[in-house]
Amino acid sequence: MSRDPRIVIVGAGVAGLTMAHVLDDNGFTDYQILEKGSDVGGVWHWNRYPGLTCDVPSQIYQFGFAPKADWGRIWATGAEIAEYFRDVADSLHITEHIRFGTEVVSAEWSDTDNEWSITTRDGAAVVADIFICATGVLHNPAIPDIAGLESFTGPVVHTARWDDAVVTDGARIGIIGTGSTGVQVVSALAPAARSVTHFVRSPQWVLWAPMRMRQPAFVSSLLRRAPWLHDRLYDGLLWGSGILADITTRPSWRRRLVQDYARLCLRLQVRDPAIRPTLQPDYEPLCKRQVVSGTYYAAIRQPHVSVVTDGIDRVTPSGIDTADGIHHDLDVIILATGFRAHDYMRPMTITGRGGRALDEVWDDGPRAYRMTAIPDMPNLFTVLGPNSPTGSISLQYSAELTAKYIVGWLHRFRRGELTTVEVTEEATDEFNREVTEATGPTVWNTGCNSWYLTESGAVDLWPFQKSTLTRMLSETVDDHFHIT
Ligand code: N01
Repeated sequence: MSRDPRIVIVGAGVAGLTMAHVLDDNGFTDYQILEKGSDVGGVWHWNRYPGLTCDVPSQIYQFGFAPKADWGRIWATGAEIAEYFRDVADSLHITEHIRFGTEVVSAEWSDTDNEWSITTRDGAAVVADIFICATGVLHNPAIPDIAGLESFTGPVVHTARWDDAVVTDGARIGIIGTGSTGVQVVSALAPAARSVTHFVRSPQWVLWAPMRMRQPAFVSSLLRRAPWLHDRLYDGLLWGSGILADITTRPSWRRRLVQDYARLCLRLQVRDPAIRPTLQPDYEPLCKRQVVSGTYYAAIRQPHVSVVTDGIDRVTPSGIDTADGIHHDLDVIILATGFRAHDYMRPMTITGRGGRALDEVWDDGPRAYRMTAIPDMPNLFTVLGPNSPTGSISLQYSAELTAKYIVGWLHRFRRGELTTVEVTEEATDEFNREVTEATGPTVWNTGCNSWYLTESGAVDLWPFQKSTLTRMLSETVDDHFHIT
């Protein structure tokens, strides 16, 4: 019997909006997006910390199906990106499919009815034939387990849950964490702070780039008037993202060139030979998610900004004690300590075929077939799920390819050719074996501790070239699935 599937998408960020657009494009209108936040954007909704800037150029960090000619900056601010997401959702009529403030707490597959029953925080249930988790990677803040943190008498704020009521001007600010976020926050808060103490557990390589550069008005006007040129620019940048994949996935002179540039940035910007060694990472550039900043090294050169590399011993009511016995008096503590990146759709409780829990299926860490299908989870797909190319290829491109791949199955559902589709254990194992083998020569595997690594030390990234991503998501191999 042919009929349109009832579809539920969780999340209205890059992945969710892309999925919705591709559904609309293919005439699948019976879908709703459940979003726990009050707006679209995903990370760009939740992250509102001072200095938030995308370190990927905006002309590539945008949806291929919704090009924006007039970005204010080459590297857009978080606020401009959030507004862009809102405009895209409204203009493509996706917003009317979204239920905001609706957190999914569980989803259960029924073997008898062949459908998902999805329960939200307020106790409501939604039934779906197809359940799509577009929940992102960086959405559960990681709160560090530091002794005494709760005893601090001033505000403690995680960057992904920024509180505008926290006063930072004129304050003695302690910032923990040196990832992309920590570096941006230090640069943004230093000018008005009384002091900034940056607690650096592991120094990062920081690539210099003019992150505050405006996109010239004539470029905006030209791209607006010549959409074909805009398309060519986007294609060119997409091709460039393929080069980045190559740099990270296999050793070459191109990788060495970028790494030499990172070392040069440190040498040229941290002239003081007494300080440079403390900021010199003990691992290869590009091993962690590369930090890019045009302001960080200048910020920490200021007399009221200090970098503390001694370990944090404990937090006290008035500040932070470090292992060298020094007490740092503070008014505010900012946690730029990143995310629990491997949770994916959890803490949702997901129960698949035969009552198998996702936690059980992922006992040894998150795994999916080609980033999108999970054994024992019929009619469930992830967009930007495990092994997504967060460290190399355009996420918008990857999300759109995945969405089109999923829609391929939905067309067959609609035509009555299938009721359920579930990837086999064997195909998933085989894909994951290929992934493990391919991570060997990647730069992410060269001896650093990063959020790319799962608890068992596996690299949770896309270790292949962009062409492999395109191929794998452009074909459906029926032998890899149980289809009823
Ligand atoms: O988080 P991170 P992030 N005591 O995990 C430290 C994206 N992003 O929010 O390295 C002391 O990179 C930890 O130390 P160590 C981007 O993909 C994009 O900065 O584990 N320190 C590390 O320094 C990025 O990679 C943009 O030793 C502790 C830091 O906290 C991703 O988000 C902007 C600690 C965490 O760094 C995450 O970046 C911002 C402890 N107990 C972010 N626990 C764009 O511009 C943790 N740390 C696109």
